[in-house]
Amino acid sequence: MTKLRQFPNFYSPSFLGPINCKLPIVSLSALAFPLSLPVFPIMQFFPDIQKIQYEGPESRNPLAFRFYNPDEVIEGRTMRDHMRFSIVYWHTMRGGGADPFGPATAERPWDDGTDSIDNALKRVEVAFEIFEKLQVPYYAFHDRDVAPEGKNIRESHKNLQRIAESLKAHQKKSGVKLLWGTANMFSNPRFMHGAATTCNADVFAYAASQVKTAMEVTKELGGENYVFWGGREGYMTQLNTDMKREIDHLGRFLNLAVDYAKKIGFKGQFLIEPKPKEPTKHQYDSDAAACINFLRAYDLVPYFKLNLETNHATLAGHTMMHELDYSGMQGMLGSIDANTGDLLLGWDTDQFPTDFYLTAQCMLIILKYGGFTTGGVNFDAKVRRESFEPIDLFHAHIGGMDAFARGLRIAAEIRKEGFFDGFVKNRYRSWDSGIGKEIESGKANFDTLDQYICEKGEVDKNESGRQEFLENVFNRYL
Ligand code: XUL
Ligand code: CO
Repeated sequence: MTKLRQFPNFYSPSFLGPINCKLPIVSLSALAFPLSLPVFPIMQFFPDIQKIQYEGPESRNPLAFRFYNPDEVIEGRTMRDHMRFSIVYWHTMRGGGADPFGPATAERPWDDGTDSIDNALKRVEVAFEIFEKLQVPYYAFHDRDVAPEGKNIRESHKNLQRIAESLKAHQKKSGVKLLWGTANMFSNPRFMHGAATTCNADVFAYAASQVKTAMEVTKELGGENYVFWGGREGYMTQLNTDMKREIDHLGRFLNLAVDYAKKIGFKGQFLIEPKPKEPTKHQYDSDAAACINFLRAYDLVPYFKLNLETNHATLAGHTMMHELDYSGMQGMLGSIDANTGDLLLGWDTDQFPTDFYLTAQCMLIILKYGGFTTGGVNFDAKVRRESFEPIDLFHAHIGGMDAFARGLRIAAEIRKEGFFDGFVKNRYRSWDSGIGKEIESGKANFDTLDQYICEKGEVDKNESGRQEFLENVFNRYL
């Protein structure tokens, strides 16, 4: 099942009407809008929803933030700058809730369900109203979810450039910025064997052309990053696969992308997004360690960081905190796709994060490495199939933003008190002097170590790791 192209093809006017799904009305601001711009007149698609405001933890208003207070300063930085929240176009604007057992359910009255340019332009209007009303400063897209695929590749490039003009006009007007762009090289059947790792060299060329245009558009829109998620870069059976050749080709592809970025002066950060299995059995970019190993082997480390996604970490058999820390310690923590899986469902459910324990731990590690620079908290998350009304998009994002804002507050409190840092420092104190220091500084060798421990006869007594005690302390902050 693809994430894209799942918009209801059974769209019917009978969806128009229920509360929160009203037909768009023209707002007063339309009068101020120059008629010549290549966008629809300004409409309000959510006339009943005002800009979401911070009302504090006691608020019972479901359309208010209880923890996300954009201008509040924490650890010397506003919450807005810490979080750098971002909405993804593919789920929020294109996800309809289709699953392997049934079609899309989402009611999206503004969308006529076609792949026309006009419909794509209308979605841009709606998207920016959502971004602005949620006070989200960034968004992210795949080429094929903002613009329709054309009859041929040149027409597809043109379609993307055409929609990008409208995106640019809306960015300028709203101040919303592009966190990252990317190319969808996994939905179309031509990518059935992969894109860069395909057995069909023409497909590699097609993918290169697609990334070239997507990167140009990302640059034009001031995108702060460019992401590679290798949707079908992996394999299902070794019986038909030359793994060495495929991984070499992936290395070649990303090096060509780096060359092209240099050529056109694209200064955004390149990010690679680890994910194991789904869709292929063996994804080459399965987790942070595999990605970093790959990047190092193909001389790509200086140009790439990682975009880590919670549900992908879970599928890889890791916690998100592990993936963040592993990348951070190598200077490769770039950005996050914020979502969560479901303990009882073993696939990429892409749910909105609501668990403070999880968000607090994520923020603790993000702050440990100095916070985001070009990255941000990107909600690669979708509403449930049963949450089919447009207003559910607001509840979902408000919940995710508040969960991360609360996580930031908890993490800052933990850091202020410094208890865990102190505990960990003390736990490793044997490395700060004596034999530990000699090992770390490179003075010790097997002869000196042998002499040291033989003279001593036995190791110093081990101390408890105190896991349960530490977990209790952590819970005090929640
Ligand atoms: C797939 C996924 C992608 C990437 C961008 O699971 O997370 O949407 O974030 O291609
Ligand atoms: Co993602």
